[in-house]
Amino acid sequence: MTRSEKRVPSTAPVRGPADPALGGISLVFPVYNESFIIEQTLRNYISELGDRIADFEVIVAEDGSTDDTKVVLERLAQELPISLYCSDERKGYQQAVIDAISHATKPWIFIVDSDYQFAAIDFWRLEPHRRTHDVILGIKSPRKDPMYRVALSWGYNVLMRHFFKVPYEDMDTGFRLIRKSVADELSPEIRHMSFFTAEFVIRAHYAGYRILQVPVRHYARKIGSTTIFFVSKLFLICFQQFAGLLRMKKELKDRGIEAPAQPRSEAAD
Ligand SMILES: Nc1nc2c(ncn2[C@@H]2O[C@H](COP(=O)(O)OP(=O)(O)O)[C@@H](O)[C@H]2O)c(=O)[nH]1
Ligand SMILES: [Mg+2]
Repeated sequence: MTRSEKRVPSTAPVRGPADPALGGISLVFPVYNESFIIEQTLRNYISELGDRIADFEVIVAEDGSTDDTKVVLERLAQELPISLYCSDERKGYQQAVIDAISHATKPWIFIVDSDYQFAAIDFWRLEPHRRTHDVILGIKSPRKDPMYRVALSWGYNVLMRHFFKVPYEDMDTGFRLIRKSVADELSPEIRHMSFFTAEFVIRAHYAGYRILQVPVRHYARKIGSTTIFFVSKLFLICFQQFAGLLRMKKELKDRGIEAPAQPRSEAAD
């Protein structure tokens, strides 16, 4: 399986309506210290998707923010159709996403970074592929982040492809549409890496689900800065990720799990 077989060219987005026969969608936002941008993100996504998806909910997973994010979200929850979950302590990105998934009630979950580095309209580039795939990744094309971040992510994806023999290019994307049943099945197993998506994609691949990559636009962070990849912590983060990668490789080997020759899928052909 080549990398290009797992990637389709992006076509101009047709702005809905989402196919109701394929089921409703839970939009999930992990949020940490986004007081300046979260209102814009929520308003933009809800106005783009709210009227075009018949069965739709928005789950906001705030996670012990130390700025005014909670205050902003509590105000917005009075006005916008969101289900708000706040935490007193920071659980971390991975656990926050896993908990948010457990709150989702629709057959599909659309998990999106809340810092508006992805445009709401690009949801429509992913949506038509629900018919044939279980996991649809919006891959950043091109990535608009600082050079060190681009280089780090490139190296991480190269390592993942090499270690796990998978064909995916952007396994840490913050824009992904996932069949809920697949997320429910695999989330309890996620434990080795701190960035949910990478570990999820590897597990979904080894479980035989159909994964597709669709290029989407990526925008520089307008306000705030990365809350995950602080330069001062890069060495520690790289070490933790590499150790996680080795642990996961060992787990798959010990359990005798190999990538299936043919995908199994709940999706139609
Ligand atoms: N719930 C939760 N969200 C987080 C945490 N850390 C970051 N986020 C959110 O995850 C998204 C991606 O984080 P960001 O720092 O922009 O990562 P980057 O784009 O990969 O540099 C943003 O929407 C953050 O608000 C966390 O510990 N918990
Ligand atoms: Mg970001």
